[in-house]
Amino acid sequence: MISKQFDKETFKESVKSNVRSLYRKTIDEATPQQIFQAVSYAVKDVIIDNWLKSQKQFDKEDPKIVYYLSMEFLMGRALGNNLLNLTAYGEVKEALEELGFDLNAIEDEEPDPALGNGGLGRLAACFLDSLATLGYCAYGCGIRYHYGMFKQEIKDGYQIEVPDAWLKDGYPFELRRPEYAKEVKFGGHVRVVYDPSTGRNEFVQEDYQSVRAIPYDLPIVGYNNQIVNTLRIWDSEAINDFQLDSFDKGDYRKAVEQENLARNIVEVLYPNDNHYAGKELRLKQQYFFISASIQAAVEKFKKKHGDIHELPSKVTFQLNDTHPTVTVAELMRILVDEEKLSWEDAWDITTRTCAYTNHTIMAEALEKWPIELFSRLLPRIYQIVEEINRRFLIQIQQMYPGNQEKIKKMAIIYDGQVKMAHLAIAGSYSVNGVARLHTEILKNKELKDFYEMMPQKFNNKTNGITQRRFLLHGNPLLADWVTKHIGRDWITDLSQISKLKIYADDEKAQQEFMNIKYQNKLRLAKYIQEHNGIEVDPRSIFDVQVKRLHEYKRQLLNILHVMYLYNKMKEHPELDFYPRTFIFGAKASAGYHRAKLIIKLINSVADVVNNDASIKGKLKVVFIENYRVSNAEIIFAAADVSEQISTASKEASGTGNMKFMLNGALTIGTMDGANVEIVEEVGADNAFIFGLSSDEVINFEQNGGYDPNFYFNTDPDIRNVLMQLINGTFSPKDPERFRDLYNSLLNTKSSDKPDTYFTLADFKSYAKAQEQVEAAYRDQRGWAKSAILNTASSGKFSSDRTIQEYVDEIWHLDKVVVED
Ligand code: 26W
Repeated sequence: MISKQFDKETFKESVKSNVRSLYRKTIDEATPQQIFQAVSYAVKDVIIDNWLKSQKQFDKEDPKIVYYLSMEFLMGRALGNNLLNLTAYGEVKEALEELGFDLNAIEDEEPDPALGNGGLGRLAACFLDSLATLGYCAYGCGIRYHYGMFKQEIKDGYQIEVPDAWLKDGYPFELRRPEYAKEVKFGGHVRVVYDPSTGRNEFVQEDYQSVRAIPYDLPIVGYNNQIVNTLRIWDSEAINDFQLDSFDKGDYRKAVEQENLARNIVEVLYPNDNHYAGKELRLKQQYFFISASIQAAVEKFKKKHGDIHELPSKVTFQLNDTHPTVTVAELMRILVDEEKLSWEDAWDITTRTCAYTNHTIMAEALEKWPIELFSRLLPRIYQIVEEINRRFLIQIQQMYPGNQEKIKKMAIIYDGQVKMAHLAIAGSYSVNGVARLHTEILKNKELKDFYEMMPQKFNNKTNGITQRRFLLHGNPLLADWVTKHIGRDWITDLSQISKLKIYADDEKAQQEFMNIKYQNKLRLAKYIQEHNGIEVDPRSIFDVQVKRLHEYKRQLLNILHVMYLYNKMKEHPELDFYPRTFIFGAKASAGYHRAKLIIKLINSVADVVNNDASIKGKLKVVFIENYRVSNAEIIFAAADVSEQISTASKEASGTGNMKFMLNGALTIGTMDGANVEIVEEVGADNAFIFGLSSDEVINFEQNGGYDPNFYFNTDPDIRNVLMQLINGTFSPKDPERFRDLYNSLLNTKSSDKPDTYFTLADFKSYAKAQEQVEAAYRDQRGWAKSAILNTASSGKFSSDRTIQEYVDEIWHLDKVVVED
């Protein structure tokens, strides 16, 4: 497609001139990083025109705005994606070729902005892409961490965390906006002052420390529609000017403390995924970006509209999990303390403006702040939460007179803790889960009491992913093939992709599809050779599990099965095994020892298996170092088999599962999260389902009865594999190394609960499903058909569909069109 606004010659000049002015060099002297910077600034120039135009149009049409409040945005690289969405990729590629550069190599110079951990952060990034593409006015609001997700290095099979200094060369796509800075206050105490003229109490925070929040804006380019939205990430700076000339004059200690506070707040992303650690600095981060964002949003609203009561008709604050939940209290503070509204009015506005998305039912992920910490750090916010709680308890008592159980289970403040999920639910007009099964579990189990009290708030929004990054950019060969068969409409309307179904039985289409998969496998094999020094057979089945490392995701089940296969091959060399490459990629939280030990186990099994000549290269295990958005694009494109093997009920949705499906991989998985809906779309014949159902898991959890020793004692294959964890087969120098994993599966100490992830219960049915995978792959035509059907059935899983549902059922935004 020819871009409307792109002129090749102008672009080339722009690149040259940027190299000159930024680095005092000519382009043949510039380093690859400098070329990346110069090209990006040239692209940003084009984007800025559209950015200005979009903001003008928003100003004119005054649409309702959604603020997507999230501690994490896992954006991935911007250059290639921006070019695609500007529909200028091809032309820029040519222009750069004429200058002697390869666009792909330049793209590789960009650091991955990794301001997120995993699913939740990447979902936020996909949502921003869809919001801009669909023409909705949306702001992402987050934190400009100086260090994002750590870089993972594997040394001697162990994970090493290396800081990710993504800003060290400067990030060309961001725009610093000091004129929109906001002050954020921490600590001190609240003085209550009665104002006889109004008859109200005023609440004055005193002796506080404060920082200045400085916004940096990143453009979010819509696909081919000239819309550019904004991701606003806040940095913090010390305020040492006005504080010190009042009563604090000369307070050197305080000046230094404030400097430290400012430096610390945005320093680093917490690398915990699904695990609450209760760190004070994290609560500071939360209030920091929320206070700045809500202040800015209210100010913007007031500039345009007279009456603050109209806020809910023009603004929604969407809370991405409980991390931004102080929003509820901060908005109340602004409405009551600054706008002088009555409590009732303020609460009415707040509860029609905030909406909350739940992303996990893992108990250890729930945020519960100790009162002592919360009230010390946020004294005024704590008072407000207390009042919200007091009134909420009255409401509960009115509905359930005398029912102390309900109070105990539902209170916002209880047992010395502030429960953020309860605050989010009380303060929001919408509470949604992220896949059908997940929402049902919320309604019927985790949040049952809340659902019974306010059923109208609860709804489901099944997650989605952007096909523009994960097919158009990540898999150009398949993208072109799809376009050749059904035209370009799928790029903005993925439901169109079902038109491919008629090709599922077509032999030529099958061959082309499998050939593209093969090309992508060659690309990944090359990556693996370069990064791991391991040679893999591109004709083998590429069986892939990439995601954060967590026990509930059961990478351990996968590697135990690899051990089992290896044993079988050794025992029965006469059997005909189809060659398979098991590929893993996963970061473990720095303090999650068992997860790190699982990484070591995977690498130890890899060492043995990959170097055992007797199995003739039929089994390979690869652990891809530093799994992140940029290499994910390459990995999804090359996968034959998608491993989605979480303990049923534990994975809220999953989104990697959708990226694999879009790229034509077949799922082996449990009936968990969005897998349920994937199977519903593609049909059970085109996936491999195994294991306990979520009802069965929940039943075990509630009624007990799971005994891992039963499997250990009755199944020699399982016993054998488990014994290998403690007999040195994969750690000859330290046979005890994997004892903890052995214990975690068997819980031999009677005081422990049996493995809460039911690994052994699912082992045999997993192995059986894997046999079916192998048999299915041997039928190349049958496999090709299933692979095409997976791609063709992935339409539902576009984040465009998800966002349209949020718009229709929660946000009620107005569509905006930017004219030329
Ligand atoms: C407080 C520590 C903490 C940090 C992150 C707790 C919880 C989280 C996230 C909510 C974890 C997360 O990323 N959840 C994932 O969200 C995805 C997007 O909805 C889902 O697809 C995944 O199933 C879910 O695990």
